[in-house]
Amino acid sequence: MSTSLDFPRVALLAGGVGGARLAHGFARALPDGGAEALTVVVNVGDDTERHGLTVSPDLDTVMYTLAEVGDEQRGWGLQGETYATLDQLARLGEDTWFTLGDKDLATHVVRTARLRDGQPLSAVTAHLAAALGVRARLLPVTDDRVRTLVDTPSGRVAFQEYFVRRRHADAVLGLTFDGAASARPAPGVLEAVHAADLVVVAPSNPFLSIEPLLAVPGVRDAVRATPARRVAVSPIVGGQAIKGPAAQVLESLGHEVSALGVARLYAGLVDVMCIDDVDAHLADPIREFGLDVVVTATVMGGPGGRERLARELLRGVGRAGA
Ligand code: FO1
Repeated sequence: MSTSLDFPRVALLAGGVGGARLAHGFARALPDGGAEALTVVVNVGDDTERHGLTVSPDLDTVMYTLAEVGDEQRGWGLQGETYATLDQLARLGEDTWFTLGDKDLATHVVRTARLRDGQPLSAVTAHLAAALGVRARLLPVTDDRVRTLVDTPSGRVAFQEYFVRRRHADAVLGLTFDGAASARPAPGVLEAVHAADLVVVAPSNPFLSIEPLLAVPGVRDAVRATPARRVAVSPIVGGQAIKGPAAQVLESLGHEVSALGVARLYAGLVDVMCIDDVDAHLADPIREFGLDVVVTATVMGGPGGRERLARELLRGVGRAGA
């Protein structure tokens, strides 16, 4: 890695919980919480409107995790939440299947007010993240409206309808990233990918989290063209998803549910595949796709495990091609 700085610049492409945990690892591994070195580019296809408010679940999951105020058990939302507002909304006849805590609601109130005032989502996100003490740069992949729609056997539903209301139980027959084709990357996204020494595809859901991000015109090409080393971390470990419906979605869409299946998806986009120790036997088949392979413990657990994985990627990816 060559850089004018004395530390590598990292651009991390992230969805929700898996992306947030790895972002936290890099923030701990890089100087000053990643203030100069870390840009996290986040999926907005999961964004939704609830009770008149704009909710950006993946941005908030990354933001809360980086600020160390997130609910570690669930992976999303805030620590020490209360639900008085949601209870009252239910009393007033609102549908409350999407759980919004009292403190979390403040984030959505501020976001919605600022968006209505005409600020772009990237500026609102920068404000919220700074207010919570996040040092790394947090960017929505686009300031434009992109919404993931999921085709299920009972029809097309909005993402959170599929994910939360129906508990991601449906087979996923297809995905539409509504608005993506005419969306523009948010300011700084392409620059961060181009200027990075290391581009990392987080262990997020390849179809639900990473595809909608790459579907914004210019982003996939930027990852393809960057001079950076590029690594993807497999969200599938031992044939199972670390969290969420990645295994079912891969299967539904006809892909092999393994780190090899994930590597097949990312071949041509990244140089290196990072897989878990339990999948070490897949390293040689993955190399046949022309990818280098880093084998390590990828299930991050707490902050120490996240930092260890981030350090491993900073060290190991530089070496993998050597
Ligand atoms: N996930 C759930 O499983 N149930 C919820 O009620 C829920 C509410 C919620 C509220 C705010 C927020 O930022 C995230 C929330 N999530 C919830 C998580 C979120 O829907 C998913 O984790 C992501 O969209 C998938 O990456």
